[in-house]
Amino acid sequence: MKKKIIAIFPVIVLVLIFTAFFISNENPNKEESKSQITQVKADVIMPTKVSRPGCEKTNNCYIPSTIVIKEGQLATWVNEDAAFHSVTSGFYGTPTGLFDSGYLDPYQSFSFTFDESGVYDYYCTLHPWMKGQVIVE
Ligand SMILES: [Cu+2]
Repeated sequence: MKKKIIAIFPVIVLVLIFTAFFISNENPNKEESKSQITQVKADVIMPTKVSRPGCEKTNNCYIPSTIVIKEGQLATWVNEDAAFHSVTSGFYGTPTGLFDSGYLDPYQSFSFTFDESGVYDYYCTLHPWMKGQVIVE
């Protein structure tokens, strides 16, 4: 009987150590990803599943697809999709060169300050159906 208890004891200790290790490892990761999500205040988001055509039918590839801001104001986009996207000034095939985020990773953001009033069209270089507009007053 004593031998059995001695044999089981190290197993129980090992299980406890592993459990404590996984619990302590999990929590900081969760907090980190949470803070990444809430860190940036987005004016426009790229929602999930817009890497497939269809969002253009309801004008929801960028949400909202049109924003109105004041001269000198900063606009911030956040990619909330699991796929890469870009925020590129102009139209697909004819970029204006004013701004280009490059490929944005999931939850990466891009900001641009609009110094002059006007209507600025933009699109995603990877998904031609994704279009948006910034109106600067
Ligand atoms: Cu895209």
